[in-house]
Amino acid sequence: MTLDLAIRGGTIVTATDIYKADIGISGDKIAVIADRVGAATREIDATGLYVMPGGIDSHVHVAQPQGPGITLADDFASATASAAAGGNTCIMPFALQQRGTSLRQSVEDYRRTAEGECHIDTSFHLIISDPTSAVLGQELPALVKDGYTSFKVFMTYDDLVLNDRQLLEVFEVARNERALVMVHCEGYDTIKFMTERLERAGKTEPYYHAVSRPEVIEREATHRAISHAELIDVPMMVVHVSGREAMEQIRWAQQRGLKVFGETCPQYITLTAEDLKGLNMEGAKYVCSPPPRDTASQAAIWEGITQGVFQTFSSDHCPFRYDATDGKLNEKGRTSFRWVPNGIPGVETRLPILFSEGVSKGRITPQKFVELSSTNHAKMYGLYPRKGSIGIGFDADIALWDPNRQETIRQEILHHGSDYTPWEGFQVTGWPVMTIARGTVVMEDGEIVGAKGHGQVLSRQESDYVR
Ligand code: DUC
Ligand code: ZN
Ligand code: ZN
Ligand code: ZN
Repeated sequence: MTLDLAIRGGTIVTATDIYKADIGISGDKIAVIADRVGAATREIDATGLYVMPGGIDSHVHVAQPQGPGITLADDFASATASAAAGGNTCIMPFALQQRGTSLRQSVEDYRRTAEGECHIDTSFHLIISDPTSAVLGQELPALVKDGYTSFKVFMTYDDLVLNDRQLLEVFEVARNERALVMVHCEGYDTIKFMTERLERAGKTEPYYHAVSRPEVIEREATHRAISHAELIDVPMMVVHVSGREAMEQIRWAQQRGLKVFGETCPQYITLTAEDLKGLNMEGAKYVCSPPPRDTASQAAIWEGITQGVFQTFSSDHCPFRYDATDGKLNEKGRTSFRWVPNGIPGVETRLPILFSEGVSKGRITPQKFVELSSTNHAKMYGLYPRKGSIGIGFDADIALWDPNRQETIRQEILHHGSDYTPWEGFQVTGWPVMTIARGTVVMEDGEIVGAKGHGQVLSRQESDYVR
């Protein structure tokens, strides 16, 4: 039998192993791994390259409504092209339930919007903003059974915040249905108080976004969510952890034997609140929540990564255009940080930043990189052992990395819908040179190849971490 694709001479990296071998692909699966595999229709020479599981980015926002007059800069075609260019083979965006609407209807709408548009596979988490008795009693349990096995809740934002009782009710459904609940841990009232106090003092520039939501607010909410999870006895993922305070709460919970997991992101190892101080409105380019902190926080995040407090490293890609009236520089946004949309683009730069800052600088091994960027995402969100590793029978989701290639991150080489990158001029060592998604080459040398529509919208199993 002739293979469809052979990848020869590379160094295969998984979360546990690193070794030289060839890979043979038949259709969309890895068929054989051996010193030398047979003839293939297409031969790829991977000499000198790492052959890694494609990145899985379990935290991205695509085509999600952002409130009046504000638009997210990526649709499914551009977000998945950008992800593929950055060495990813799967993304997990959110299907947002807007208040007053049915959760089922919201999910179906997202699914229809994504279908036929994706370059790589996509699978939705839910966002629960309106936990009515119908949502809690019928819609959510049915959706979990249909493969939407994770959902996010917010402790802040006018349109999204759940109070403590609502959080407990959602946690209880997660426990009963064996779903994984993701929590945005920042306190609503404390942020509101700080925001109004800053505005009264005329402190309205983008930098004050960071001042309005300091680490203590994130820490308090993280502790509160952990306490709720302990009370209900449900596993929980704390997303986008920004620094020492929240990290230490998660570590404390883990040391008590609680199933509390952590996610962190590139912004928290590379940016600081000082970046929000740009001239004029330039700081708006870095406004995200939680905000980036300081260099001591970056060191604390590395501590959490190397100690295993964090299971996943995601982008929290939430792209807006900067120079646009429906983006960062919307009319109200110029008057106060309160109206600058929260989020930064990063699905394409996540992996080069982690590889360079982590592997190339000697902080983590290539195996740990694979664990943080792919394997644990698959295990956490119920895609393992279909995705997340290189082994016989796995989806042929593979990224070839040149570990020595030096690049300067620049807007002009990226594929996202934003008009800027927060990492303009950032130097990295290590770069993805080819992405293969279910056996099809979708990115080669920075170019997206092939038509959109190859990516499928996937259902998922129960998380390995709720067992
Ligand atoms: N939380 C996210 O997860 N993404 C963007 C903004 C936010 O608050
Ligand atoms: Zn494509
Ligand atoms: Zn969030
Ligand atoms: Zn997010």
